[in-house]
Amino acid sequence: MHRLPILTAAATGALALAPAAEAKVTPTHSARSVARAIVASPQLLRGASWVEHPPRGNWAATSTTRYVGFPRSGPSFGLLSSGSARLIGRPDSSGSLSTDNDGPLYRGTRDAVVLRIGIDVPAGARCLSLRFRFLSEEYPEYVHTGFNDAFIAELDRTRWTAATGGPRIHAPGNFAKVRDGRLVSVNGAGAFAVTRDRARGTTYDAGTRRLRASRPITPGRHDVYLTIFDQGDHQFDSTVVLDGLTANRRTPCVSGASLD
Ligand SMILES: [Ca+2]
Ligand SMILES: [Ca+2]
Ligand SMILES: [Ca+2]
Repeated sequence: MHRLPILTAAATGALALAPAAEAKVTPTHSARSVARAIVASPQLLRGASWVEHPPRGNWAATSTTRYVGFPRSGPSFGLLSSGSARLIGRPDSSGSLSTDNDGPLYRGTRDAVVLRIGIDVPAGARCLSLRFRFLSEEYPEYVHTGFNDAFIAELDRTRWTAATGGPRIHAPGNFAKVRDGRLVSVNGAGAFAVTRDRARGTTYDAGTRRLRASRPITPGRHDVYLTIFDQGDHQFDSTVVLDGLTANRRTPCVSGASLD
């Protein structure tokens, strides 16, 4: 299926006179700035870098303006997008917001963004967790098609792969997956499905509930990998909002995504 591009990164970059409502979403290409906005405490953060990002566009941002229940901790939260992260607060006047960031084919996907956050887990901590909400423009037209944009969270290794034509995604280390093994994606189901009301106040056509991804962890140095991508083509973008990355003593610490 061929879907025509609606906007290019160059076009969205030209929205310099955006309304004030968008002004507090700050686009950045600094991995450290995004990581700082996501961690619950600065002591946890050891470093950050991009494993992958498209050659152009506003694929990452931080925000001090409240959207969809974020920030969850501190004054700001982070955004990663397969389109333009700065457009989250734009009026939802389009059902097909699409930004081609010219991302090359990467593990079967397009416009992929993979952020590595290096953390130093304190002694006694045994549970890693992260708050997030996945938002997508693919709803409702492209649910249960090959355009299965997704969010993936991994620890210490990133090894997900996806089928170029979709909708298959292989992510064995993903701790943001639902307990039945399904991913948080356009094709998600049940309590983890994207619905229109869960994206209210944003430009996106649907979102998940507010979720928390968790998994057991050991003290010392680790790397958290956070991924978002377009599947099938560059169009109809998806964005994940992220906050509250922490390592604590919470028990039980069950791997996977749960309602936050
Ligand atoms: Ca895109
Ligand atoms: Ca929309
Ligand atoms: Ca897409």
